[in-house]
Amino acid sequence: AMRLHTGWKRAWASPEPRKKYQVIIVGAGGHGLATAYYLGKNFGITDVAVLEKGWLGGGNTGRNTTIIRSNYLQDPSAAIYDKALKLYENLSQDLNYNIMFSPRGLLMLAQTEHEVRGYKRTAYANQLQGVATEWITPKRIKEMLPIINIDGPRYPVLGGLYQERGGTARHDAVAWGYARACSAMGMHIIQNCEVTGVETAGGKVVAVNTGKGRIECDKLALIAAGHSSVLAEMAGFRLPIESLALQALVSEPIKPCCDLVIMANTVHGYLSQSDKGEMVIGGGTDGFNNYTQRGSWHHVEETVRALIETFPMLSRLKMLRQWGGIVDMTGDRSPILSTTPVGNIFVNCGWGTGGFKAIPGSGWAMAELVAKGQPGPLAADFGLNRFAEGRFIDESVAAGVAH
Ligand code: FAD
Ligand code: PYC
Repeated sequence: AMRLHTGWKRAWASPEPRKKYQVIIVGAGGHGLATAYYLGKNFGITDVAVLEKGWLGGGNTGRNTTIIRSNYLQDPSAAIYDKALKLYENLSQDLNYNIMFSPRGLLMLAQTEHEVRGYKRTAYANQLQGVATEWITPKRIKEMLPIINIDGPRYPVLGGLYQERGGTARHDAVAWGYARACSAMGMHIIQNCEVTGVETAGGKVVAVNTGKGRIECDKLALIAAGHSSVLAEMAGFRLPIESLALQALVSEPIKPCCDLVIMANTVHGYLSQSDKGEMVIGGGTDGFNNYTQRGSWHHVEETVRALIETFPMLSRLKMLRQWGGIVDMTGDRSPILSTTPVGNIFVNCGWGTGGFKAIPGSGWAMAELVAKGQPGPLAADFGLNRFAEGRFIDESVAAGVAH
């Protein structure tokens, strides 16, 4: 049958860079591509280049466990994550590209009294924010998920925070869908084009230096996840970001047994079953700053060991593959969408372990920031000034991943 697969059109063009663009975006991950897309769609700005040092979607966007939810605690977070979830709900239609959005339900298990209190509080906060989540009992959890052991001797399941609209999407397809739509609008996506320097004059950005030469721009958006602080340093300012490896693994494929997405944050692990039948599993970040896209072996063992009391069937599976990505952590575990000390340079980073779910909302808000030069309502609270002013947006619990 493969011999019939000929004459496929490329989904996006691979042009050589022009001398100048109105907007340059550094980083062709989901957030960079979504920003480009909404710059074109919402503001008619299409003189845009997205520069990527590797291949598009090859950073954290193509390495995450694809969990999508909007059950955060603080109002600014609920607003941007729920905007993202609403956009995800229609993204396949909007991009005319199947991103395989699967709202199969997201469950955060409470396995200590502390977590029971915390998740009940989140459920109440979510009600006030208009985000539908609910507290559910262990009995209902067992009915929904027969493979779970709710009577674990160390960490019995005491209940859970359930978001019916939560789920997963195909991560590569999110990047590919946005890339195709940007290319169709005439934007340039330039892969294998590392930004190595940022030129400024009179306190404003003028150009970037890249592996493909010097490229001028009126505005520059740095959207490079784990390398954001490296790029900020090139532009002459610092970011309150730490870069750490976060890793994940998949098991051999098995028959369908788990049609929910589960996060077990006390024992620390999360899992879902892929369309191919693999159990997709992740844990916490490495305990030290680093730029490796691998992760350490002891983490694999700790993550699986942590989950086995609650999901004993996992002990019978073989691991198929394991990988890592470099996540960008802020102190309050909330992102940064902000102007910077340099004129016409904007930054979008700090999504840490949880930015896949935010891609459409982040792109929407970032496009407004870049187009207007100041944040709209979705981005307003996520400025860099919050660290100087002590106005933190504490999401260390909702982030759900140990750091
Ligand atoms: P990226 O996709 O990393 O894109 C940044 C791009 O910038 C990269 O492609 C990189 O090559 C490029 N770049 C860097 N430096 C330069 C340079 N100098 N010049 C040009 N290009 C450059 N989030 C969730 O919501 N749910 C999850 O289940 C989840 N699980 C995760 C599991 C793992 C193992 C990991 C690593 C992350 C997980 N995340 C999850 C987090 C999520 O993946 C990230 O927050 C999100 O993908 C960040 O997207 P991005 O577009 O900002 O970054
Ligand atoms: O933010 O939901 C999340 C998440 C799950 C796994 C890694 N991050």
